[in-house]
Amino acid sequence: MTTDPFPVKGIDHVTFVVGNAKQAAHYYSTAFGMTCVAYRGPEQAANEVYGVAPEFRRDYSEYVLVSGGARFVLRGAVRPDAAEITRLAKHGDGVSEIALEVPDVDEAYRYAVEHGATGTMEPHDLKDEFGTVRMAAIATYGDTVHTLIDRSSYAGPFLPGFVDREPIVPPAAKRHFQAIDHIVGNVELGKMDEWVDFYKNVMGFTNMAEFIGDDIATDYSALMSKVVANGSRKVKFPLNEPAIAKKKSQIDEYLEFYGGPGVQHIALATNDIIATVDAMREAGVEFLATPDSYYDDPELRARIGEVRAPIEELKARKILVDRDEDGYLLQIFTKPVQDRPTVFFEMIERHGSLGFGKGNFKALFEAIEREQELRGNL
Ligand code: TYF
Ligand code: FE
Repeated sequence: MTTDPFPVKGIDHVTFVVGNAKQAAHYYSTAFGMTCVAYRGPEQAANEVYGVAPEFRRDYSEYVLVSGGARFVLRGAVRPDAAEITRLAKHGDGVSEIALEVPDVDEAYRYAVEHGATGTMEPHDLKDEFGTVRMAAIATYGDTVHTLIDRSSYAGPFLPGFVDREPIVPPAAKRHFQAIDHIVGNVELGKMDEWVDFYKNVMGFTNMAEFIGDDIATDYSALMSKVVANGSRKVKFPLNEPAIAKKKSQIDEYLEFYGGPGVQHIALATNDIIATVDAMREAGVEFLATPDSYYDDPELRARIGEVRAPIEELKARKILVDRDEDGYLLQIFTKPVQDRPTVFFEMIERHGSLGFGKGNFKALFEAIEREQELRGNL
């Protein structure tokens, strides 16, 4: 057995830079059923914290929301000269950081930089009364970074400087999702393999079998995709690039409106997609709709066989089904969750399948393109 060159415990958190973190925290609480657990803002700027620049602490309001093991940080600027304002003006609301929990920050950072990564933050300690966090960061596609975090010596609510925060609304009776299943990045035309190599060389990730190659790309998807995963397969990052096709690629639409490469979608793992979708729809979340013909297709029916709910239940909610040699999965996609046609979410319930819904790509991409056309971007 070879040892993992880049051990990763999992995704620590995902940071969204948004125009109004206070309202975003409300949305993710009411619509995604997440629970606000921590906060850091100008109110905490005077607290005793070591390793976090005071200006940084004065300039932002940050809300930490959780759902099971999934943790989102929503960051909004409170001052017109805050550094992240430039980023917000360019990208709109989006993901600035995918933080990975690692057992040894210094070693991970050293390995990454030695293998070609650009360091954006040297390893350093952050401290407050709850202990110490070790942190570093490297650049990935676009203006996105991977922060490397060791929180094994820290007992506070999130990171130094953050304080406990009451939930914004009473927590949902049932959690809508438990964990982050995968995070997808969109990169520029011809760059997918470079980024696959980045994850292989810099972070010791490996290619997973699942991919969208030329064959699918030219037929209906106008995108190509490959998946990289860390040694334990806990962290999975599909990467998309636009493909030349008859119509404008959905990836080109993203790149145009996001102003470059970035996170396209975050898949959230649920163990009851039916209840989750009902609750989220009830709260106003919009999902992509596949036509009824999808469920009535005899080929699909034969391929998926028996799943845990009657097909009629899935059809009523537009939940997609895919099966492979390991099992099956149920999935559904939200429409973009901000004004720009950029970031969206996927809800996924896995029953053995380790894939990404390859059998659904055609129906899914047609649904995405219908929306793209309505926006005048096809
Ligand atoms: O993560 C995936 O690969 C699936 C399928 O623009 C997918 O969720 C791929 C590309 C895309 C939307 C969904
Ligand atoms: Fe996905």
